[in-house]
Parts: sequence; structure tokens; C-alpha cells
Amino acid sequence: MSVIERLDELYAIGGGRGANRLGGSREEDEAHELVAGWMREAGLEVSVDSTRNLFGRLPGRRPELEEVWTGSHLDSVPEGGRFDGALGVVGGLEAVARAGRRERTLAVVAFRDEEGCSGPGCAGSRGFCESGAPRPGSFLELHVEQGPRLERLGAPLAVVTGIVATARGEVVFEGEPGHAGTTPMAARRDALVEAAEFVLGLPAAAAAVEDSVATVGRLSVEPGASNVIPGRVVLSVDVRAPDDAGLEQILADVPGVLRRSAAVAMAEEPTAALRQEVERLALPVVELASGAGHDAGVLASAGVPTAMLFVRSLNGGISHSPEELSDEADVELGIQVLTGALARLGAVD
Ligand code: HGY
Ligand code: MN
Ligand code: MN
Repeated sequence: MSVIERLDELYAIGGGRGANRLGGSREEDEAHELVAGWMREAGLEVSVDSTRNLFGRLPGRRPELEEVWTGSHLDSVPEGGRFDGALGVVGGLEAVARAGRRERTLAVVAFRDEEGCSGPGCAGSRGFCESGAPRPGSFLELHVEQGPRLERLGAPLAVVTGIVATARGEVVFEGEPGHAGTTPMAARRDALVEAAEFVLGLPAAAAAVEDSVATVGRLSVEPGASNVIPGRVVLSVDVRAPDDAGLEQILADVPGVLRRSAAVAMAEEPTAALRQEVERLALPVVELASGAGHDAGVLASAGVPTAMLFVRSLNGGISHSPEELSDEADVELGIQVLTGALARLGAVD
């Protein structure tokens, strides 16, 4: 079964438009069961940890050495794309199988609930890092770029330099519910009007910090009746900036307490392994920072030597959408680079 066929089978789980495997859902469980079967077929030792992350291990000749891991997530956003997360798990499984037995144990991992559609995100990788379980000697994540830069550059792959600083959470606006027909405008405390003014001010706050973004993706109005003045609004806020100082500058205008993830750099040794493989294939060595958050960011922040490899996104780089697209040839190149890097890191110098 090819990587693309496996991505298609995962994509079909849950039905509907796009990928619908929300973190914690039956569909995410179904994806984990499907991939666990593929891991067994590949002869890997399958296990699940205390945070329900899925592992497939190819034991090394010297199992006492620190392991080399690759992987990503199998959950998706609602109506997500075919490649986000799943490519890193299915492609990682393929790369481990191709790399074969090495001195070090090679493992592919599917972390739970990376998207955090109902929470802060990266629940599985955070749970792993907080569990006190032995950690890998290095972690590599293969992922689609989810942006337009590689398509514009005409390059199939990029080595990731780091992951931006992010803040995510909810902001609550309290007003005073009242009768829509009998309450004079001057006497109102309309929570939705206050929330709307905040939402409209956010783009300017982000624009003031170069290469930063801010998004309100979800908003709820209470009590939610057409003839009642909104008494309460709860909205989601997602802010990203190249560094922590820029993030705090934007957050100065955001009420409430959001969960922050510091900007984090990728580690030199695993990154060099990826870069050397890109060069070995005579491909252009492009280096990009990631505007998207990833499990790799959690492991890197926890001190695990971590690296990422991006595969070109087409269609203008659209992601978190059924329109997400990468071509098979680029996916194959990404897997070849990952395979070579796993083999390098799996050897003992
Ligand atoms: O939102 C993100 O950056 C990632 O797709 N979870
Ligand atoms: Mn992802
Ligand atoms: Mn995503």
C-alpha cells in the first residue's frame, strides 16, 4: 500500500468534507487503530503510552542506546486536509521501514490531539513530556509547509529553522442581557458590540509586529436569542509572532490569560542530518521558520534534540482545508530525506 493510498484511507475516516478526526474523537481512535495495524504489518513493536500516544518501534542492535523517533499527529481540524499530521505518521512509518534495523532503535509515533480543537493543543506530546517517560535522543517531524513559500520558490522541501511563539485561549466579554425592543441604546452593555470592537482591533495589533498573525476562529453569544441583548461572548484567540517579545507586544491588547508556547529553535545535529540528505539528493537547501505549531515544538521546548522537514504545499499553500495539496513526487523526496536522516542518526558514531 503506498503512502498516498494510506493517506487517502485516513482521509476517508469520518466522512464529510475534508478530514474530520478531531482530537479525542472516535475518528481519531479509528485512525490510531488503522495505523497500529500498518505498524504491525511492517514488523514494528506497537505500544501505547499513558497519554494514548501510539508508538511503533524497530528495535536496534543496541537497545540500551537513546532512540531515534519520527512522527506527528493523526487528529485533524474540522474539514481538514489530507496531509496535515498524517503525512508525518504515515511517511515516518515508511521511512523507518526503509531505514531498516540500525544500532539505535527507530520509532514512529502518533501524538494525540495536536490541533487542540477544544483545548490548548499538542495534548499528546505535552502529556508525553510531562509523564517523566524516557525520552528519545532525537525527534524528526515530516510535515507539509501549510504555506506558499516553497511553491513560490519552486523547491520541494525545506529544513525548518524554528517554530514561532504562540498564544492560544479564550477571551470572555461580559455585558448585561436585556430586552432588544425596550432597552435604549444608551442604556445597554452589549457584550457582542464590545467583543466586535476587540476583534476589529486585532489585525492592527498583529500588523504592528512584523510577520505576526492573530485570529479569532470561534465565537459564541449568550443567551443567543435574536431579541435579547448579548450578555456574554466567549471567543477564541490565536496569536503567533516570530519571537516572544513580539508576541507579548500583541498580547498587551488582549484581555484574559492565554496559554503561551515560546518560540523554539530546531537542534543542529538532527537538522544537519536532514540538510545533508537534501544535499545528497542534489536538491536546493531551503530553510524556513514554521508559522504553524507542531508536536516538534513541544519536544524541542522540553529539550529533545528536534528537527523538522517541510514538504511543499501547493494550491497557494492552503491548509486546514480540504484544498490542502502536495504532490506525490515531493512526498517521495521528503520520505527519502527522512529515511536517510534516520539511518544517519540511527548509527553510532
Ligand atoms: O495551529 C497550528 O499551528 C497547528 O496546525 N496545530
Ligand atoms: Mn499539523
Ligand atoms: Mn494543523
